[in-house]
Amino acid sequence: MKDRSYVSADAIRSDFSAAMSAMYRDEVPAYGTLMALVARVNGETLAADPQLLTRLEATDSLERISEERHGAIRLGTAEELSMMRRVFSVMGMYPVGYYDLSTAGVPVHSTAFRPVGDAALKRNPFRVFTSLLRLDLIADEALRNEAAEVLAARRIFTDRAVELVGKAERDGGLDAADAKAFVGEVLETFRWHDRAIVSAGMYQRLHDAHRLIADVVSFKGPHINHLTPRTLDIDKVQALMPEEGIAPKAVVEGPPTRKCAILLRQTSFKALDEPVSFIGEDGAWKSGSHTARFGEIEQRGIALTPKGRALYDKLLGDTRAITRPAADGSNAAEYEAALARVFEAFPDDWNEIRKAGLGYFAYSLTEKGRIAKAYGQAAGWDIEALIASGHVQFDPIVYEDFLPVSAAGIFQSNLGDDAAQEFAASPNQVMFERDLGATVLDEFAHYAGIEKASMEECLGAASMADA
Ligand code: OOG
Ligand code: NI
Repeated sequence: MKDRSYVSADAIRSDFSAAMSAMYRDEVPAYGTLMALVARVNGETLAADPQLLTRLEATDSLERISEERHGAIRLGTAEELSMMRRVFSVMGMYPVGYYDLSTAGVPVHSTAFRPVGDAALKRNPFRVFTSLLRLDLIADEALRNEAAEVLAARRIFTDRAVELVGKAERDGGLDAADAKAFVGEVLETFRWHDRAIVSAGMYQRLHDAHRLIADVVSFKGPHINHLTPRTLDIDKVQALMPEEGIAPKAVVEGPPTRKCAILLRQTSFKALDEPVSFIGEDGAWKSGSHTARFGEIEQRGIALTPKGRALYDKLLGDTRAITRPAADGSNAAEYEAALARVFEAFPDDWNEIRKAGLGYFAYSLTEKGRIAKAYGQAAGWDIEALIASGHVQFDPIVYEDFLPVSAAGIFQSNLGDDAAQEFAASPNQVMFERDLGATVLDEFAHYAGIEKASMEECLGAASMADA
């Protein structure tokens, strides 16, 4: 009785991502232009590839193809992070993965809050890449203390949002009216504020320490800094962006174009210079500008095993030892060529990828397998034999997470290309999880679990028929 009146977490997440999309298109018109371009290219890609259309019809909801897959925010304190975890939990989004960005010159560490499980991802896959500023990596102690003081004084959630989170936790859900209020209240946290909470002088000092520190500390809240729809042809959208008057980053991050897509490819348009005002000494506002917000697109492929990931990381490293993509795009073609050449060492055939143990697959019975099951045949075989005999088929499991080197590339191109700095590598997952107030889900264990369950279902079905 009680349960029936609650709105599902999946429905709240869907409403929330739609509200975010509308707000962001309104705040950043270039993002609306990108969305329109993505929808057009997705339409053209589907029209030109009937097979892709059939495949997607079976697994996805076509009218949602061009919708947002993720966004990103940057938080300032442990309290903000742990409260954000509780907010996302109401929407069925849980912390998956730990990303140390310090190695890449960005003083944050991060997780992705995302739906977990097939049904939830299908209903709405919206994720938020969430970073926590690491003031411990800032050398200047006086500035560090000043920044900490500013952050400690701000309140990024409305009272009503906090109240509704408490209510959802106590009651195990929210009814329709509360869910609607929740979405509206939580949206406030992600909104852009063009009035800084610091003076121009302090902004400059923060900015000199690292542009990201200025972005996190200077404002009332963690404005959503980008949203990311899914594209079916990332190379085409990248190439068409300039025609639409938007400037893409120099290169697409991640693996090269391949027949069998692996992991995640992503690119963005460069963050815009936006007018903001700072608190003046005399109480008057002083105008200036800030660069933070951009738009991104993504295309996903198969989730790789630790072995596959190690090979991916090695090949990416090898490529970058040959050419590093320059921020101005001057060697983009050269980088792409090197990337494609080096990645020839990564098998580009699903069965080869599977046999080499490089990727995760979901196994299922074929029509023949289902008939055999009904007649009690094919029992006691192993999975390879069942594949060879055509009883079992396999499909790649899609990678639903992020890549630290790519994320750093996205950060970098949007912070300004002079923002890279040397920090000693200092992953600190223990500190991050303490601040979060929870452990993060290990993404490899998660994909391995999906694969194992699917295999057992096939084998179990086969042996059940034996009994
Ligand atoms: C987040 C960058 C990471 C991605 O897609 O890898 C990210 C940020 O700039 O705050 O969103
Ligand atoms: Ni992103």
